[in-house]
Amino acid sequence: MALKNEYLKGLLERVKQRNRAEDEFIQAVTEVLESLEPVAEKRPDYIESGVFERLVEPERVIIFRVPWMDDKGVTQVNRGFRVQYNSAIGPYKGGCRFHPSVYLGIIKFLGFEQIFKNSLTTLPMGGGKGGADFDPKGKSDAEVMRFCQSFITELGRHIGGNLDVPAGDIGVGAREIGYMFGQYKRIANEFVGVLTGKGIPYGGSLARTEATGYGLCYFTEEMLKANGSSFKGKTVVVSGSGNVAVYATKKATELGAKVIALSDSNGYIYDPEGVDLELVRQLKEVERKRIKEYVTSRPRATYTEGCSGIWTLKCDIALPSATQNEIDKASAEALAKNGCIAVAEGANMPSTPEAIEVYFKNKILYGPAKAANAGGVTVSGLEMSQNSMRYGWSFEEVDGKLQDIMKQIFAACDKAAKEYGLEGNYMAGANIAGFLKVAEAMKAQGCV
Ligand code: NDP
Ligand code: 2IT
Repeated sequence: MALKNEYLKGLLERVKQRNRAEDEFIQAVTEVLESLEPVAEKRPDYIESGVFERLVEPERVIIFRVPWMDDKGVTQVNRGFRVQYNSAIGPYKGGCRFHPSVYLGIIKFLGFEQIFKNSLTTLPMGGGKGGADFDPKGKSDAEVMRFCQSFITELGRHIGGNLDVPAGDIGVGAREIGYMFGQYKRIANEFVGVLTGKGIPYGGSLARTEATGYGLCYFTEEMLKANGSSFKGKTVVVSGSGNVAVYATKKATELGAKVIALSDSNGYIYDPEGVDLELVRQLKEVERKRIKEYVTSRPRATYTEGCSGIWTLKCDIALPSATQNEIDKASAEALAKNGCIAVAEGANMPSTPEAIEVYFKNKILYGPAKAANAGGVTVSGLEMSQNSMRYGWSFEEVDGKLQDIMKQIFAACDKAAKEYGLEGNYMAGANIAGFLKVAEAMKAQGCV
């Protein structure tokens, strides 16, 4: 869908010129501007007040050296990033990703998406994202600790409980957050909720670990319900086997579905009778092993090298929960051919634009990442609230609030889509609903 609005066309051109070779970032901006075209037509005041022009440019980008010493005493150097994208509706908020593929274009796309996602949560959080091209795989705990300490020693001067609150993402879980929190506290000399995803004994929120995967299923259940269906009795494929994938598998199973496949960056397992989640958790969360090891304990399951084959498995619902652009046109066509009725995104931007076209063409229900995976940052927001109150809610209280918010997010996407004559297009609905709140805040605050 090419842009027709002259102003937005020109703006996208300027974004491409200014951010050359940042493919993922340009992909994310293109999708959002295309969705916002009807809003720009209806609300010329947003163009006149420079809302779009300002929205695509991060408020601040920080790039820094992260030197650390490995176990052999050799100095290693990585590159760290924090993109403080938009603070119109609250302090910058978003995770940090440690993965060798990280470069500025990835962090910018994630930070840009986070603006709309955080707006959809109904909580007061602006958009940001960070990370480093560090690969935690194969590193000892001591190496990961030294890396995290070095990373936060520099990043620490740019964040704060009312300024910018990082959290986890790929390669950053409870262990890394713990090391970063400890070092931050030591340097800042104060105990504040400067990071979320903290351990329960030191200010973490119950249900944060589960939040993204659970939230994904709550959103998906709402989307299915609105279209006369549910998880009950459905066959589900989940990609990845990290934090999001594991808890999406757990909740989908609780809601009556059977999850038959999981993956990592090397390959996927297929277990026709339904994956044994406790085994997966033992392998991935405790032993930090590859998903391939699953078949050693479960001979009924098979392992296949390579990631994309997972989308050729016959399923009713696909929950991509690994990484960006993991479903391309061919994979989307394979899902459609096998009768898949819904794709909901646990990962950020896992579907290419061509894959999304295939979903729409085949009337596959499509739950876009910024709505479907907003449960993680939602509970991060609730962790911030609990830290501010110096109080902690029970698991059931947090989970209840998460369910309510995921329902509200679906309702907001559905309503915005209908208002703009795009019923059933939850991608447009999410972009429009997420945008409107931020746009109003930006306009009200003047040219800043
Ligand atoms: P984890 O690090 O816990 O797990 C990531 C999983 O995805 C692993 O199984 C990993 O395999 C796989 N993966 C990572 N990169 C690739 C790749 N390039 N190709 C194939 N597989 C890959 O991360 P999370 O579960 O936290 O994050 C997964 C996705 O969910 C990401 O897109 C993230 O941005 C998104 N997300 C996460 C949230 C959170 O709260 N954690 C919130 C919202 C979205 P391997 O072990 O081989 O690397
Ligand atoms: O992409 C995401 O929303 C996250 N990685 C979670 C961000 C957060 O601040 O909890």
